[in-house]
Amino acid sequence: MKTVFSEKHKLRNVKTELAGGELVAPFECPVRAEHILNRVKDVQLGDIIAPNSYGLDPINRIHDGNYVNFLERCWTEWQKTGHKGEAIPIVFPVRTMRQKRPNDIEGQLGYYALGAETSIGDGTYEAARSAVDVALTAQKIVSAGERSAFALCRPPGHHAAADLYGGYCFFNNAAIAAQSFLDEGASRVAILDVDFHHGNGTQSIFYNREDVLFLSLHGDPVDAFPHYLGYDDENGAGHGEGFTANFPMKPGTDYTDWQEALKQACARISDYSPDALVISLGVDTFENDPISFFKLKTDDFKRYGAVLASLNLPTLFVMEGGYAVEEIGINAVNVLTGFEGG
Ligand code: OKP
Ligand code: ZN
Repeated sequence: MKTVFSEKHKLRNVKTELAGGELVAPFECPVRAEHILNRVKDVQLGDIIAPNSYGLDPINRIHDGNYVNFLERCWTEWQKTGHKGEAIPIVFPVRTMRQKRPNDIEGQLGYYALGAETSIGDGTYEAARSAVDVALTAQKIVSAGERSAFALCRPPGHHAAADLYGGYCFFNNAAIAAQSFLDEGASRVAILDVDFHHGNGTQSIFYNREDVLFLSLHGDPVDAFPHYLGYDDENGAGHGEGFTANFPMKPGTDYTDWQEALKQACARISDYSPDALVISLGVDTFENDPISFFKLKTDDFKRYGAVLASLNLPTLFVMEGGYAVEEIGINAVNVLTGFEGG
């Protein structure tokens, strides 16, 4: 399996994450991608290639133009205010407030953010753009006929909605890639999100559509981030009714229970008979992940890689989360080698 990787991920290197009432070193950090890349090399997964540039058109198929523009100029505008720290939203258009975008950059941050944990700094936009190119380059490898490809994206994307960033995500790499399959002629695409966190952005983007089946296995929102989406009664709406499926699971869930949900999700995918499968690959389901509460073990990642292969579909893996940095490479690549039967 080929891996697509960009050195530009390093440009996303903020110093702060608001967590537990403190500014801490971000969980979503550059060394994550380096460990995954090193493991890809160690197991000789396949060629490692740099992305092509696809510009803004495929991004604009998924994201709001004003939102893209906001991300591009956010850091510059923030610096103009004279603030010393990185750009962090602190006020949001919550219940009782108007959903109108203000001019002030502090107001715009809250308008476009789903939370306050994801600081924006120098290079954030460029790194997020490169992650999209990584996803699209890998998508084109699969649409050209290879069985699978690995988009080693960083920053991740599945929390980003059409006009929302947060949960360490800016552009929805998996959604943009799925849309590209469709734009190149696919009739149906399935997105299976196995990251510990619910893929709220991807779900919302395709919620009313029948040409993308979205399924997510995740920590129950009553207990876990992103807290306000991902319940099992969210099944899609309008033309999309029945084309979203959620499998929220409780704290302490181990592979025995997790793979039951995976089996159900796989049955739904087979019934849908998609032309391509996109896996939002987060390995924060790992037992030692510092911010999650599932109990998957290193070998379990290999096991479920084999289950995904049994779907027998052209498959694009898009990297999402995973914060047990020492083990992230072995866990992520175990899914890929498991998929390849190794
Ligand atoms: C991004 B991805 C934990 C707070 C965690 C942000 C989590 C973002 C996860 N106490 N807040 O889905 O891996
Ligand atoms: Zn996650």
